[in-house]
Amino acid sequence: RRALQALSALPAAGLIGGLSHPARAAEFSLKYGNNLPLTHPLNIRAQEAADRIAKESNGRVEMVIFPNNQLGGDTDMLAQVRSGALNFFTPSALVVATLVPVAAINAVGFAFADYDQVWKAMDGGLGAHIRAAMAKVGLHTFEKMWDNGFRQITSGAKPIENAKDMDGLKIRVPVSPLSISLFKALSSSPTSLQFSEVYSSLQTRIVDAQENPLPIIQVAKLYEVQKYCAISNHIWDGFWFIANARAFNALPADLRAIVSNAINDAGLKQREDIKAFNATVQTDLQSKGMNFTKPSPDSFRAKLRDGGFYSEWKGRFGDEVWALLEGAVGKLA
Ligand code: X2X
Repeated sequence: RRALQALSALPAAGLIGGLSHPARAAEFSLKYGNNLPLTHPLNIRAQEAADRIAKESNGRVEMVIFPNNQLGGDTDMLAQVRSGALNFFTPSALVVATLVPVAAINAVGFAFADYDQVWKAMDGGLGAHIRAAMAKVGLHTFEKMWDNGFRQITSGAKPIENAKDMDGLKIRVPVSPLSISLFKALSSSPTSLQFSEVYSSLQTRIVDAQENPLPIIQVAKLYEVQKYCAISNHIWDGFWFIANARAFNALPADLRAIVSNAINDAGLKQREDIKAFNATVQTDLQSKGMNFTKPSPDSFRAKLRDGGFYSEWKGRFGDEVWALLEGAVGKLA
């Protein structure tokens, strides 16, 4: 049984246990880690992909899923997939940007108006540019990005009605320079924490607020520790399905094709799941006691523009990729 690793040692963490244990040992056992609860559509569709891979490869390949930060937090899993200890990981674009800065380009504040713009860009030139940058650091990135969603702001003490309410807000953000920069530009007080620490940091009031798409607020039960939710749509965020390139390319070509097709198809279905989820999730969260506001984006955008957020990040990303983004969404600021 070959554990497809770029480096030799199988880490003990891998033995914690995954979702599927086929009776017969597979020839290639591939480990996939992620940061989300089992009930999130990402895990449901990933398990479908795993089942399809096992079936189409006649049991030669198994993909074993380690959900919910079982293998550590986001930055730990990113290190593991780079070393080869982990075969697959689905980092948010925000998080993978700690390694490949251009990957955060989709998360520029208030860039995307809707999903038509999102998928046109991420399935088109912008996504291809990002995947090429990931390849340079040894990461193979599957073509179809998975959806996280438009990020919304939850808070415990007071509702957010406009940009002024962001003043001094102690808000958790993912481990990502762009998130820190965005919330500093809004005069908030952001702290980077891995997702594994979000619930407890809200519960113990280390932070007062966080921001995530509604499906995550639901499946991670953040409504238990937050009262208010502002539909801010401030960032669109997705998950790249990445692989350690050396290990992936060591698979025979026919098996690589089976894995790629299963993962890309599952990603497309996962996008539809999030779309359906979005149709009902606000009502569900309301019934659990969350109070919603819908601040106009204008005061937020103006504050970002006046504080130089867009010009700073245009400089940091560079003209070429900024033009790709503006090609998809129109002129920014
Ligand atoms: O950590 C988060 O907030 C999450 C789950 O959205 C990401 O993976 C960026």
